[in-house]
Amino acid sequence: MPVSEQPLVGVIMGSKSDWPTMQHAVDMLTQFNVPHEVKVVSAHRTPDLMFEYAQTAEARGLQVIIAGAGGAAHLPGMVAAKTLIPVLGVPVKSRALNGQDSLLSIVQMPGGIPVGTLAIGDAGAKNAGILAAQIVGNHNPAVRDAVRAWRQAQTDDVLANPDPSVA
Ligand code: RP5
Repeated sequence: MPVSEQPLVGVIMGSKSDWPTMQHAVDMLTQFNVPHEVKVVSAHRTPDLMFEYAQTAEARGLQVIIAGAGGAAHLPGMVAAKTLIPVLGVPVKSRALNGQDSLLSIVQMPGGIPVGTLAIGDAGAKNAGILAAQIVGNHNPAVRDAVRAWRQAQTDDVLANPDPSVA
């Protein structure tokens, strides 16, 4: 992403240890040329920063926030509670419970404060990046076209390689 561009998507995560998962979201945003920012923001270790991030997101021009966390994964829900920007939650695979804890604590929001919850782990992060690009693409034809082209290439690749025994 050109650093001078105003970020449209914020990618936040509870810990540096979430990065190997969350980089898949960032890879997709980069693929689609969506201006974005990346930051560690912890619901438990930096609660004041979390509220500040959520409360300033709209004024700073963000259109989507992707929030990844593991274990007692309160970050996506708490951020969603403090902003009207759509929040996509990525349950990071935890060491103790393989991400089941992360998934349930992100997906089971009370009615009234939605978080769009993705799958556990790498696939969820990847899909969060794609979904964020699709949302941005509603009002950004270049991003919409980039997603369209990528999807077509994905389809073409499957159709061109139907025999799984051939490397
Ligand atoms: C959560 O605790 C983070 O999102 C991370 O997935 C988990 C463990 O964090 P570390 O102890 O590895 O920093 O807040």
